[in-house]
Amino acid sequence: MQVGLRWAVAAGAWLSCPAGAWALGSAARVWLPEGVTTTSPQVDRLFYLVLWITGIAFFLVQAVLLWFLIRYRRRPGVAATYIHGNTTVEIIWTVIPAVILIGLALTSQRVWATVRGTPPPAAVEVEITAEQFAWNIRYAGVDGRFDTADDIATINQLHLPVQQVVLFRLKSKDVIHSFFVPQFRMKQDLVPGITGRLWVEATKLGNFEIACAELCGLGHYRMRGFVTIEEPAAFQTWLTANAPQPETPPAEPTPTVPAPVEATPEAHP
Ligand SMILES: [Cu+2]
Repeated sequence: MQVGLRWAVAAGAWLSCPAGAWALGSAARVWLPEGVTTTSPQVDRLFYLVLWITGIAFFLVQAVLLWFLIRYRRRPGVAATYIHGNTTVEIIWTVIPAVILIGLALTSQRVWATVRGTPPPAAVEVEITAEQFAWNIRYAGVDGRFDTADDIATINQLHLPVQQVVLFRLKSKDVIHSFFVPQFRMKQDLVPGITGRLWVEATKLGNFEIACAELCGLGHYRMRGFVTIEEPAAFQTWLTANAPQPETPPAEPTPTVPAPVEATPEAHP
């Protein structure tokens, strides 16, 4: 076998195996922005695995198609022959995709169970209520409960502590929106009347954008939010700075002292 052909066969075999596809896919990060959560490597691995398998299948099918076009082109003196299928080939092209599909289903099920299964105990809970065209973000205050006077509310500003599990409660006030932070590798529709749940554990500090990934009205394009991932101490400082100020009781009205009425001498007739 020629050296070039041997290299091509070796490269093909290596790329065809999932481990090779994973290694190359993760090393050469194309299209996807940096992942900043504990689950993003698993999602990326699955994405690149599917990409490599479908990519290789695409090029193989196109190459075979091209070869057939040339090999069986119309030529003078060569009559076309009628072939009614080939059982062996049909079994092969049914079994191989079926095995790949089952393998991918099992692999993705594992990832799905981690990302969307029962969330781990959360250190922080955040309620995110979407409305046309803003993200209302709320943290429970020091009492740890929502819908109380010390809730901390912001608009379009989501701060999260790094390396802590955060649970999002996702709601909508009006229409269907979609919470999407590409670096988190997660996207969740916010449907009026339903509270969606997502958990995330950030692994890197930084500033990212929240996009609404559902066409939700005329102002959809400007429905942007901002995520800041910071050290837990900085996060606590930010929470304290944004906590509602205790209301100062209204000042007691100072009693007005009636001006002394000067006695007017009675007029005597
Ligand atoms: Cu929206």
